[in-house]
Amino acid sequence: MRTALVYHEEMTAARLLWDDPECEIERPERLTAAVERLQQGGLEQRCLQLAAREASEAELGLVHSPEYVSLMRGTQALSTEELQALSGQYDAVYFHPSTFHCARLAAGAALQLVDAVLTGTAHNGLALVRPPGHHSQRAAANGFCVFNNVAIAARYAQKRHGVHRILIVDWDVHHGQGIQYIFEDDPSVLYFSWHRYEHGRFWPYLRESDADAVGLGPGRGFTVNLPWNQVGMGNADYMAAFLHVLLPVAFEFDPELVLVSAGFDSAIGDPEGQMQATPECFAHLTQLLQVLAGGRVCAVLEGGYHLESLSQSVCMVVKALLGDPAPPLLGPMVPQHSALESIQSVRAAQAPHWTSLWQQGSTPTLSLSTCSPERRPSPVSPGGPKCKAAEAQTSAVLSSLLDRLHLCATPPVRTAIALTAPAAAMVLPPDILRQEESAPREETQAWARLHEALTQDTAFTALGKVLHLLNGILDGQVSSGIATTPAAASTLEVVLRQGLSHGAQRVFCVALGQLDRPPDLANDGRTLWLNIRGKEAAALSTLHVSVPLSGPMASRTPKLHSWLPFYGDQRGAESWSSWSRRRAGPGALERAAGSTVGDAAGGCSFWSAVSW
Ligand code: Q9C
Ligand code: ZN
Repeated sequence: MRTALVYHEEMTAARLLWDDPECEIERPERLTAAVERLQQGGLEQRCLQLAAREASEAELGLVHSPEYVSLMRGTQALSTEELQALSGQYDAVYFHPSTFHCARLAAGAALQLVDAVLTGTAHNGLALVRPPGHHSQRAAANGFCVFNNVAIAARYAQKRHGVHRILIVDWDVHHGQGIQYIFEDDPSVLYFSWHRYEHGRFWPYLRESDADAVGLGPGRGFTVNLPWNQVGMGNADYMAAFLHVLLPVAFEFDPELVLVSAGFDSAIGDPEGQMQATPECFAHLTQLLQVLAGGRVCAVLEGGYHLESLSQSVCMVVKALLGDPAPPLLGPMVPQHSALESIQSVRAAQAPHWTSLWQQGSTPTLSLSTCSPERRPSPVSPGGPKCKAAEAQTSAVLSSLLDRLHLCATPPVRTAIALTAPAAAMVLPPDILRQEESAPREETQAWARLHEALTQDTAFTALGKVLHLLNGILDGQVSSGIATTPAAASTLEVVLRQGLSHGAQRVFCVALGQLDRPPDLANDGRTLWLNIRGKEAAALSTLHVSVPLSGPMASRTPKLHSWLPFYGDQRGAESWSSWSRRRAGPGALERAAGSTVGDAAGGCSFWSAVSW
């Protein structure tokens, strides 16, 4: 199984022949820079290299009208003046005599990649193409895009390979409205896009790019739009978007193939996106997608106009596709307020369509992204006292709503707590489920007999509550829980045994501090033990990863953000990666959590992944 890299040098032929500041960023060097960087990094050599073929006109017809295809065919024979005149018929498009050939190669490259992955020639892959595709529509070029490469590939995978459900992840910084229009009423293709939106003030200025556009008719819920209302979104925002929006929905959709509209204008340095995510982030995004569809991930280049940022990001994606561990993400892994607003509004809009987003105590129903700053009440305003009173009232409602959003720093997780000391509950957020019930006394006693420590009073009470909590989790009544006990090691061992004998296929155990793997726990590969502890920790086997803490942090209770450097521990990361590669197949949840931990994402992401 390999990673396919589909490319053809002839796709560098098309270029802008006249002055147009809007279009000049889409230039041939985008491809040459990316390919050169792949060669320098020794990555091209590690891939199965495929020369792109042209898509046939019948294949283009899977998405585009025959008239539009003919019109595009005709551009090959036009003069520069005629090309410029035709370009003017569309929004942000230029044509060159070689455009038709390049655009057919771009679509053909996507088809070849799909063929390679769906026939098993390759495990996953990347097509490096131009012109890009995701803005292109049935009968219109748009935003540098001529044919909709990814949309054609999706239809082709369905027709040619009998694939039923396809997920399209569009991480380009622009809204791929072309893909949205093509599949908006089709429940067999789930389209996810995040995009710079700024309350509708960023190109392509469409109302239907907002979070409340969820699809039409039978396709309702199969369009997922995450509008960014501020520039400067970074690694934490992108990871939060994947963990709190895309992945819950995608797991539930259970795609057979993942296509990525892989634009890198969403990366730091890009003049169009003005975002802050670093190239490493794209390795993590790629890795997270590999838990879906048995790892059948086909990425196809869209935008990306900062040559250095583009090339580095492309390398990160290829490395992740090849299975290399992802480098650590730097910076505090805390999403911005505006990002959380966007995430909340898309979760609210999609909640009716996806059970994984239902969760009680959930999101406010008002979509904030459609509420432009001007329409929010301003402190100084014209108008009489009546108007002022109404405004004050609106302001109060809005600010209480915003307060709620603020309190709820991450989207809610249905969590239960089992505490023996009531005072401890005081420090917890108010919307957590307090669990007072215990498992039946006989059941608790049976387990307590295994350990001296568990017969002690408080430990026994805690064990009863923990067993009840665990039953709730295994039945799916709650998604996560917190318990306190004076006998952590013994309780943990009981929980592990109970979990393994009642419903869990595999258990991922993260132990903080001096907790040893229970000696007589069966070493049958069903338990993965991650121990984060003092610097003496060293023991490392495939199913036991120890992460030593070093420096001043070793003596303190680690805070989530301080863990970041330790996730980068190469031995742990590599051990995990090889483990998760060998264990491909079902167990996507464990792998989602694991790939994030083992491969260096932020603490908050890690916890979110684990708590699903
Ligand atoms: N300053 C792709 O990334 N110009 N197309 C927007 C806003 C058009 C982008 C102007 C951008 C098209 C594939
Ligand atoms: Zn773009």
